[in-house]
Amino acid sequence: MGRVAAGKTTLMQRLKGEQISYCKTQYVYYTDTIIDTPGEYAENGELAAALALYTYEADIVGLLIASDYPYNPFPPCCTTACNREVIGIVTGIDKSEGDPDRVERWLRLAGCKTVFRISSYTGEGIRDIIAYLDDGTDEKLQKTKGETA
Ligand SMILES: Nc1nc2c(ncn2[C@@H]2O[C@H](COP(=O)(O)OP(=O)(O)OP(=O)(O)O)[C@@H](O)[C@H]2O)c(=O)[nH]1
Ligand SMILES: [Mg+2]
Repeated sequence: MGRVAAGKTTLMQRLKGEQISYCKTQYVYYTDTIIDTPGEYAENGELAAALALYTYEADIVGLLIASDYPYNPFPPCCTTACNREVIGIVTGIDKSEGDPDRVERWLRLAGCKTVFRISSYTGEGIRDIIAYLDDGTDEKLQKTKGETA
């Protein structure tokens, strides 16, 4: 989960080995192993309450912020609203104008003890996050891991 254009869908495409193509998420989208949510759910107070409920459908929750995002979108310690493991993901680290250190600090402030830095474009960091998520049940993830340096 994360705000509009945080890079959620693009990361899912990368993890699944799909072609990267912009596709605005219109509704909560379930695949076999990943749930993708529209950024509006994290931006609108009423819908944000629904996000808390969707976390119960997951084993691990990912909070995403793009490396060039201008301010912290998540309140301090907001991960306590969720009784699942919550990891942070700094996306778009290929962007020259980004500040991944600052975004990582925001994610840690939100309560994420584990933070990954990734680029869905270059593939940097993708192998690490798959190694963390992979429980052997998603063949697409394992295939991507094998192909990613
Ligand atoms: N440079 C760069 N751009 C990225 C990366 N990941 C995503 N983007 C771009 O960021 C924009 C938004 O990406 P999405 O994956 O659609 O973002 P989202 O979080 O799913 O957004 P919503 O569906 O609106 O909530 C697109 O134009 C992507 O191409 C990345 O790793 N690097
Ligand atoms: Mg999306």
